[in-house]
Amino acid sequence: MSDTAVLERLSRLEIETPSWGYGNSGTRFHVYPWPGAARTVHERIDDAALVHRLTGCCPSVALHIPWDAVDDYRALRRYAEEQDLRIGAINPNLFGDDAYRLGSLCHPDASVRGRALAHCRECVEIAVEVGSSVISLWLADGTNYPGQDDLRARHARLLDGLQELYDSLPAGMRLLVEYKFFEPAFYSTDLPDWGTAALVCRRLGPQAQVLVDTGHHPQGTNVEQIVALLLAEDLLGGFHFNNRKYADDDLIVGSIDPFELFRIMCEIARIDSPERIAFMIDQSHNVEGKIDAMIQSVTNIQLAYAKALSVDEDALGTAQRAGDVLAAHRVLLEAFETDVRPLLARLRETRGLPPDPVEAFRSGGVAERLARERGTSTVESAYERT
Ligand code: RM4
Ligand code: MN
Ligand code: MN
Repeated sequence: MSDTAVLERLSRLEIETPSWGYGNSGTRFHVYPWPGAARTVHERIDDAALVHRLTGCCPSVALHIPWDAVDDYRALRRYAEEQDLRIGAINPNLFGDDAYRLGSLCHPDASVRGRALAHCRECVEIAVEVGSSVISLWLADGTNYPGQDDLRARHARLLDGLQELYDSLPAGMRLLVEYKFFEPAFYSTDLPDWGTAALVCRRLGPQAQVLVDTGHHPQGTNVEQIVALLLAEDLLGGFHFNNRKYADDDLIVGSIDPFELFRIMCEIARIDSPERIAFMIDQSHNVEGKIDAMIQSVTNIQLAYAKALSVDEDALGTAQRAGDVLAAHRVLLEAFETDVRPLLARLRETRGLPPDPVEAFRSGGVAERLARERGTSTVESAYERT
């Protein structure tokens, strides 16, 4: 692909940042408050808008309900729009309530399942009010001990609940079904892998698609192959980008394994209309500043995408057809090792953006101003994620 074509494709890449990535967060051991971290949904929107101003490619912010619940969602939408930001995916929260000890949509008790479903329906209404077309659903449902519950009965309840939710979706709204292999449940998880999520989405219909959170697989999983297969089956709805070393670590995208990120973006580079995929970040910044970590993640995705777009597809195809294993592999490496930073700087320059948005944030005095204005807040329990 020529530089101009790469720049054109890059300029179309939009990345959604998560409101919850701007607040204080931590582990079950401790939450360290960060000076100036966002304390309210309005401040989280302000920070997402700032990230968009500095990067030019993050025009929407995902919300988590009830963490971001307000009385007037139309007013919240206006608040975001005044800062050139859209409200993106609405994430129902089916784990932060005492009632969900044994699950939500898969809970053995019908009244708890009803409560979970009612919350999902409320999220559909919120999505309509804020002008969003995506419900992004992750269930913490599962069991901790063999024998605790009937695995097939749980699966049946899952299908029933999701069907009811699916039936309540207005036309044009998508349900993205996210899987994760374990945690908080340690023995069985009701939506543990992409295959289960894909089966469920197939049953539901075309408005349901799989969401791949890059941190939600066991060690060694070939994530790019999952992406390739879901793309082939038209079942890839979106991503939650982050990086991991051991479990669901929610680290800065591309910080541990930039080559894996590149390989994933290679699959994306090969499709004609990536716009139909929701590129979202799902991170939690426990020991670092929130805003610069988010920008670093955004620029790492751009970097990996630029490299992926630079792959010499003709040379790759020729080597693959000739069965020249090493030549094919070297074509990919060549692109991965290309320094695309000047290209990205050019892209930003033409759009009036800082060449290095992380540096612009860190030297711009905004972090210091936010720390002065917001102070070091006591930590909100909603962000004490495990
Ligand atoms: C989960 C999952 C969800 C996220 C929650 C907070 O592990 O990644 O997407 O919303 O964490
Ligand atoms: Mn996620
Ligand atoms: Mn996660």
